[in-house]
Amino acid sequence: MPTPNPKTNISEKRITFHVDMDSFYASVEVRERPELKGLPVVVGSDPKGGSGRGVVSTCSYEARKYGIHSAMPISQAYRLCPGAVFLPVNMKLYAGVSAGVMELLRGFSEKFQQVSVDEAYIIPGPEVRNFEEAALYALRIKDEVQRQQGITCSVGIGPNKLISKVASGFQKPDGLTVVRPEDVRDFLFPLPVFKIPGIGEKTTETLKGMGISRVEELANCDVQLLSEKFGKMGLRMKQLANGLDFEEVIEKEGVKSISRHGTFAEDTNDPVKISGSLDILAESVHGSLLKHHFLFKTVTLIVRFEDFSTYTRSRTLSIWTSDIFVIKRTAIQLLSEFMGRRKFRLVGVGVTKLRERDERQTLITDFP
Ligand code: TTP
Ligand code: MG
Repeated sequence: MPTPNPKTNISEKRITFHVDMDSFYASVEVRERPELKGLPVVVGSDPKGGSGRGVVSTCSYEARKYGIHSAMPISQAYRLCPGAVFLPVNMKLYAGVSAGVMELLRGFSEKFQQVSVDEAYIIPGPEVRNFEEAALYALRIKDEVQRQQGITCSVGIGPNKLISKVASGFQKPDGLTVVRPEDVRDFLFPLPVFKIPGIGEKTTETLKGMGISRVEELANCDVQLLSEKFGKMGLRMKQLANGLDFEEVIEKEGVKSISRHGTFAEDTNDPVKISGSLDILAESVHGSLLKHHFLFKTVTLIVRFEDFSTYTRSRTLSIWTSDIFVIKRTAIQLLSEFMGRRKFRLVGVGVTKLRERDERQTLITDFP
């Protein structure tokens, strides 16, 4: 059972993580060319010696010290720091790293929502019971992203999506910010209003004209006044300023995968226990597949060892199926490379590449 928080009565069940890669495109470039580490690196269109007409996609934190930022004209960035390393956008490279990061983050999630190329919300499983455990969990996520993908990220933890998102940006780069329910107001109120997601330049200007520049002022503003100025958004803005956000973490593009994972009561390397757990998880995945009328083509295995190192392995089949034995057999095959002396903390199994089944195919695959 989630622990109710006595001060606010907000259940800790909705402990929400927001994970955002630091200077994403630039970090990937530095990872590929370690000699660039510590240098101002600007990713964007060609500066053409200062006459380029494009914009900055992003830049390393070293380049930010010169005042360079995303969406700035590349010519201006060049003027601010002509000695910076200017690199073109290599979207294919970043997309590959993004897919790897997202797969890794998904392995840490019970509920998962990717929101852009480099950020996602995570609701962890029941093993994270309170905010102290959440902070440790976040450190493990950060370590894994660094170890497997070679880049840093910042994590925000809060009682809802809004707070976690603001928190992840609070101590960038390589940051971890935990905001407990009882600290939400102290955290939000001193911030400038544009820190609230959705409040852009135009709204910030309008609010300024109303004498509102800090979140606290927005939180206390008369809702009638806000509604007159901003319509329906007025109430939403006031709620957000008060730290209230009821949006759920959900996969936006429909069901893309079905997975289940479980943590062992005690770390184990007993093959009977491990394969037995996989069997149970596979049955649960299968039940969900049938419920949603899906066929799958890819089976994924997730393993986490006692030191929290986490691995995923996938195998794609040549046919669409919903066969439980295919899930079990493939998961066990994928498991074999990990069996040995190291003890498992968690295993998971999932299916991806889903499509709705049509009834003829069901007859062929389910009742051979
Ligand atoms: P962000 O997460 O907004 O920025 P970032 O990861 O570069 O830096 P931060 O440490 O502040 O999170 O965006 C992710 C990527 O999206 C970014 O690396 C490049 C791309 N992007 C653009 O191409 N143009 C833009 O205007 C922005 C904001 C981002
Ligand atoms: Mg980022």
